[in-house]
Amino acid sequence: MPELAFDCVIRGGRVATAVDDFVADVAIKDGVIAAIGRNLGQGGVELDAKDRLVLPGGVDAHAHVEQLSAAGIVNSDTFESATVSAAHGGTTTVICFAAQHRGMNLQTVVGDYLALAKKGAVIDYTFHMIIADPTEVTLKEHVPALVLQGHSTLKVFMTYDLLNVGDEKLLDILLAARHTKALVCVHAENHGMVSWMGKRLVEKGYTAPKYHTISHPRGCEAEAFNRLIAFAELIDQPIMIFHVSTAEGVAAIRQARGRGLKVFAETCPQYLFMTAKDLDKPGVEGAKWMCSPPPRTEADQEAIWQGLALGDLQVISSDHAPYAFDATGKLMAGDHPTFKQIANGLPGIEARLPLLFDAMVSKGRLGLHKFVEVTATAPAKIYNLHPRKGSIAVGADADIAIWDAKRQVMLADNLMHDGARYTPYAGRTVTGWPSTVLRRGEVIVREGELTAKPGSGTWLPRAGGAPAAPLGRLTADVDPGCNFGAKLI
Ligand code: DUC
Ligand code: ZN
Ligand code: ZN
Repeated sequence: MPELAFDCVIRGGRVATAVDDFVADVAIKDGVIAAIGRNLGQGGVELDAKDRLVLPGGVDAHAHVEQLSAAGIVNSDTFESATVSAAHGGTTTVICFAAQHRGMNLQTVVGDYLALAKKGAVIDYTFHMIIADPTEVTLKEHVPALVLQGHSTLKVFMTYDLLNVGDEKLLDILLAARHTKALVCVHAENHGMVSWMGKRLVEKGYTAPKYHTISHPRGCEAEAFNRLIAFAELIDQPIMIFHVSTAEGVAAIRQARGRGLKVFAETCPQYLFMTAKDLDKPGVEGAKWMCSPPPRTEADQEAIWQGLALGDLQVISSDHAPYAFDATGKLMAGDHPTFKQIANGLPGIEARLPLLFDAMVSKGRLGLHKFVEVTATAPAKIYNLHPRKGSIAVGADADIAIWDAKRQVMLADNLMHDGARYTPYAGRTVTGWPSTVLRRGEVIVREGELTAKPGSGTWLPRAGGAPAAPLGRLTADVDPGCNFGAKLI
């Protein structure tokens, strides 16, 4: 038998990236794309992609997996269930969290999450390190050592009682990141406003899930964004602002970027496809739609779409944070909790790409290239996984989703594979579905059937790269040339 030219060939599909769109075969050898062309040689596995779209596997840059959360409980997923769910939705790389809580040793935390992921993940993964206890040893010893090992993003909370670090420590974290060339991702909401509103609402008896939306008043987002941007400018440290939900938030980011600051920004499907009204359900049913920041209004959705179109926002992640609708999750405080006792977060790692494909490709909003860009290429670039991840190119990992662009699917609770066992999008029909998915050349989902083994995903070490590099533009207050010679940064 003559040796086959390739391990696998995806034949005759319409290949699309963030910039290109052409019909070709894609040939894979040793997990990597070896050739793209016409009439390529035989593969050990032959996949017919005629009349199908061949797209890069999705990169979901924000998902809470098997993680101890702000509510003090673990999400209702394992690395296996979350990544199986991701794979069914066309996602082949996930960035999740190694979550330090107060009193925890960051190095131990990272080791523990790596071990969990290694056991269960079916797609490739890497971590943002949540810093909730920024002690001297954490910032001066553990962060530099871990960044060198390949954990090059830090995540910080400006709200949540258990996690928020306060202004001064936030400045310390930004400086530690600058010294180690790490990117800092931030959950930015004004803690005082959220806390004060929550207390007043509950005291006055407004306890249903729908009041969660106004307990995060819309102004708490832009206020925190502007404060964070001022801090990042003082330290000259690049930042990523997570889950933008308001028009004012988009405007704050646009203004900062207009001044040349290195501010990246993300939104999520819940801020494009849901509004606060989705939480207005009988009893505590609305808990299923409760996330922070909350979904807002249709006008905010429009502003966010515009922010994506103009490039002010670059990434759409899921912020997957599933809690089952029972005593292990949303109802941990009983069957009649106040909204303050309900864990914040929605499942979404599987529905992210189908919802966005439907809106952007099938219905035409911003189009196919922008879909690939915001769901795969841009997150891969910003988190320094590109060119290995995020596109279809010779030499890149063969992470590929073959889409049936015509297939109509009604989203339903029992269709999803994550641990929440419900989807907030149940009843919506989407057009377009990823039928077959490959991770490093191995078919992990074939026509909707899982074929991957738990633990077959791999950890992706990352340096900070160009996105995490400071501008080298010091504000006068910290520039020794202008501040009477004080060396502060
Ligand atoms: N809010 C967060 O900050 N994280 C997880 C999910 C959520 O709703
Ligand atoms: Zn958050
Ligand atoms: Zn989150």
